[in-house]
Amino acid sequence: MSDLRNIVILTGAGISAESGIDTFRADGGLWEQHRIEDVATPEGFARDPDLVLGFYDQRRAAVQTKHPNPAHIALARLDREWSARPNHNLLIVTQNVDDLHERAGAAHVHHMHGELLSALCTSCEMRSPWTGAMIERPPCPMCKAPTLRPDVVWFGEMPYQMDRIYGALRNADLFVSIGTSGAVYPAAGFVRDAREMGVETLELNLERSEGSAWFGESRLGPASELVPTWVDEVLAR
Ligand code: BJW
Repeated sequence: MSDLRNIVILTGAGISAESGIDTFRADGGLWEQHRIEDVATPEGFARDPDLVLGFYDQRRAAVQTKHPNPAHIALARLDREWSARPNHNLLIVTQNVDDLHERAGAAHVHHMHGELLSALCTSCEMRSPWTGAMIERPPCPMCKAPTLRPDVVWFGEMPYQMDRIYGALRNADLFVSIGTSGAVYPAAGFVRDAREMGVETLELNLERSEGSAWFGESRLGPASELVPTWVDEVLAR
């Protein structure tokens, strides 16, 4: 590509796998341990809030013991150095609810499926930073009602700021997908959208994703190896 300026990167659970965070659809992954309908839908939360709050309390506690791996660190370096070039832009759109991109030092991160370290109040709809448990029904820091839920996007709910994502995609020269199975929409459709907009596309994943055929190029392997190599290539331009 001759004139590469604007890059959109989509990340999924695979980028955090080597930090010790379970993916969803692997053998033994989160969706083999729990039924999606029970823990990742508004209906499941209405039916059994203790089960859902406990599931997310456990993951919230676990994520705070994990650390960014070489893939997060390489993307943070790319973000810093690429965004410092005049008229160059980069956006990391992550489906992950962990904070490993931020802890690696990335500044331009959009959490389309929400964040584990955030609480959403179902009374006042405010979002508040949150590191502790929710199972005991603590009060909302804003309105004091005991009506907090995990600030994550469940099936049937609208991912955050789709207009920001599509705005970045429309201006992109390159769309890169890292560590996602391509099983969940609308993120799974970004590669097709990007192709239709004339954007170049690259996949970095352990194995071919469901939408692999749509990518201009696919590189297969662990993110901790593929991502630093690709970042070196981009920064050498
Ligand atoms: C490695 C690796 C290593 C491993 N290195 N790689 C058709 C069209 C549009 C929508 C729908 C549709 N049919 C149904 C829908 C609706 C539904 C949906 O997609 N259902 C599917 C089951 C088909 N989608 C929704 O409901 C979404 N909302 C919505 O559509 O609103 C309407 C709308 C319309 C139009 C525009 C916009 C909106 C909401 C989806 C919410 C998903 N929520 C979850 C839970 C979040 C909170 C939590 O974490 O608990 O998000 S589900 C779960 O899946 C989580 C993830 O972000 C998401 C994606 O998973 P991901 O990241 O891809 O993980 P895995 O495990 O699937 O894959 C890991 C990959 O990494 C694998 O490929 C491995 O090989 C690889 N890997 N180790 C590199 N070391």
